[in-house]
Amino acid sequence: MEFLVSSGIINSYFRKLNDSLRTDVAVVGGGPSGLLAAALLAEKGYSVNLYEKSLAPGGGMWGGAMMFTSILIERNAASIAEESGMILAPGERGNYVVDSVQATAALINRACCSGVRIFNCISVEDLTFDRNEEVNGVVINWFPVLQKGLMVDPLMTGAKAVLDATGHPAEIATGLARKNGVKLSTASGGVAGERSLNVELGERNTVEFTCEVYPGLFVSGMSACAVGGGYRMGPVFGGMLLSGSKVADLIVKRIERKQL
Ligand code: 48F
Repeated sequence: MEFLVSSGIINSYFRKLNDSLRTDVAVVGGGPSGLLAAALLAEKGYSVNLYEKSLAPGGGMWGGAMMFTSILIERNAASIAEESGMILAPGERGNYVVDSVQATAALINRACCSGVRIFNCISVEDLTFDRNEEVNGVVINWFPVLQKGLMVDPLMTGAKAVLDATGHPAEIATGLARKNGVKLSTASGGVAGERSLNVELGERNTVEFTCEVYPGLFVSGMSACAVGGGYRMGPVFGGMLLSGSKVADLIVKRIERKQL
């Protein structure tokens, strides 16, 4: 029996890993924008890998604000929140309050049920390029390996589009610009860096700056804000959902363009 437990786990994990080696979309980071984008793309029939370096996906959504487990969703994002399974309670000025734990669990559940392959404890440490210098995949390693600073080479996965949804550090776009000296599609051609807090502008910036920042590489959520030079917005999450939804549409357009 003990042997069967182990072989069941190993066989199913290796099947998942093997199936993931060439995918339509690689999402880096399992915060709200990455989870929603992944779910929407999988629901449209695309194959999606989501890499999350922590044990649990969810990013900065679990903790609410200062660990008060409530967050605000603006009314223009209420329908996405509701269709994702979040339980909305009426808040101030027509906006909504949701329990951050329930909301995060709902997004993870939507991603899992739509067929997204979630790889937790795996970090994306770099990107791969094709002959035209377009991004065509990710370089992955166990996050504990990187944390310990062990000298272990990574593995690679091919993807038609990569999404940097790594939140405030915008790790992937920042690494791409730093290592390769390439120009991003931002005003300065580089990573502008996140500004201080303004709820209204931050929410708007998050959606505005969601884009294909380099051929094959997209940014969403706080990563989009940091790359484009937008404001942070604190415990307000409507912009993250709208950004996830916008980037899913942009990624579909790229994949369709590439298939012509
Ligand atoms: O920061 P995060 O929640 O992403 P988001 O979708 O949402 C931001 C909000 O939660 C909040 C906010 C709203 O007011 O400001 O912060 O922009 O989640 C990012 C996830 O990416 C993971 C990280 O552990 C987190 O769960 N991550 C970061 N770098 C990597 C990564 C990496 N290199 N590989 C894999 N996962």
